[in-house]
Amino acid sequence: METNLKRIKEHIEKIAEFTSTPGRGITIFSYSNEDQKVKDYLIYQMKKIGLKINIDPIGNIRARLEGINPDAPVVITGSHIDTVRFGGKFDGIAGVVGGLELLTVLVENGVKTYNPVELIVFIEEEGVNFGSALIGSKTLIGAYTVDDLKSFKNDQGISLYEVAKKTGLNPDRMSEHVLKPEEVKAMIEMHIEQSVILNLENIPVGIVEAIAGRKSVLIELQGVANHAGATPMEYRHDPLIGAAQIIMAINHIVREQALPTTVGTVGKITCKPNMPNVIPESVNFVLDLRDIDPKGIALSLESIKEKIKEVSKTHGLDFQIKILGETKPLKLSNMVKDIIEGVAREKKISYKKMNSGALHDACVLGEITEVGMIFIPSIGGRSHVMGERTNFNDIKIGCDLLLGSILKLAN
Ligand code: HGY
Ligand code: MN
Ligand code: MN
Repeated sequence: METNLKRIKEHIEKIAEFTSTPGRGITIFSYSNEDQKVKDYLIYQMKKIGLKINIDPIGNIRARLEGINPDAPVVITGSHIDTVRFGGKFDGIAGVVGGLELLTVLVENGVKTYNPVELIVFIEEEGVNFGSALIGSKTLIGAYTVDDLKSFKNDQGISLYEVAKKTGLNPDRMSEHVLKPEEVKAMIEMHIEQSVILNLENIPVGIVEAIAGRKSVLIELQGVANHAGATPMEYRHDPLIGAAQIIMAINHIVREQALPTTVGTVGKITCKPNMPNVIPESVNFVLDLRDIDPKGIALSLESIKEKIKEVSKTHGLDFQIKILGETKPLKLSNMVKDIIEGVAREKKISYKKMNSGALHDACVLGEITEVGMIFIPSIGGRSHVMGERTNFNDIKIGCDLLLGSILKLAN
């Protein structure tokens, strides 16, 4: 039994067509029209092979292939279809299509596993819409409540709760749909590596050992807006100068004072009123701090907070520091890793054990069950950009490994 390269390619290319930014990469935001079109496409494909579909109250899709023992704990695979703006067509989508493909092959071959197998399509993994990542998976395991969903706001100040309701969902009922640890046997997510290692070493598969944790921190600096021409330099309280000094310090702290595995990025900044001839009133920016070792995050954040206090004092700024989201680092399950490794050996697929600097829904499911991840190469190591590319043949190899591993786990 093996997966079908042509079908895998067709699914991915079809999903990519639904982008809201044609010609400038893939943009599919949760609850958008594009997102609905992708879901409709996937649900049609899932129904075609007879899967039982359940859309939960916040829009996660759960497609189930019943097992010989329907009461046995479910084996899950899955990922996300939401993307960053102007992103690629493989981040998340490859794992969803991989799950659909393995279920299609099982149905085509009339294979009945002992445990039920479920493909889950998680909403809002990227967190680029509502300021917090992994919302679909965290809410599914009960880590986020309905009140949290009311607090996650988009740039227009509308909460995920309201947006979900507007699309006809009923987030108030989510507590009845929380996935309990005893209901799940294990989960495997297939995902592009989003870095250079597999591609550089020409290895088709990565078996992930640990996933970095992340702290997402909103830093707000409040200064005094004033005339850019008439205000002498010594009378200014300029939050953009403060932000620049803090961002430079973040880079220095993470590079020189943290652990070798710590990474820190400021990728989003807003300046108000953002006029060339007005000294800014306020500047907000988001710090994305990650490490496999939680000590690296704690260490750097302490020094960064000190720097924010010091710079704010120098420039006479008020400041706020708000933790937008936090995901713990995860060591993946040895049982699942051994199964993936055993199948790779059986199928003579060469592989490399490695860590993930990117977050994944798998790290959330790892809080309630045994989890493994299969990486496939990113050409040139690019991701979260239009240039994100993965060979379809590598995706097929990953799908064959996913199929073999899920079969082992579900029997
Ligand atoms: O940002 C991440 O790590 C993931 O791609 N959402
Ligand atoms: Mn992803
Ligand atoms: Mn991503």
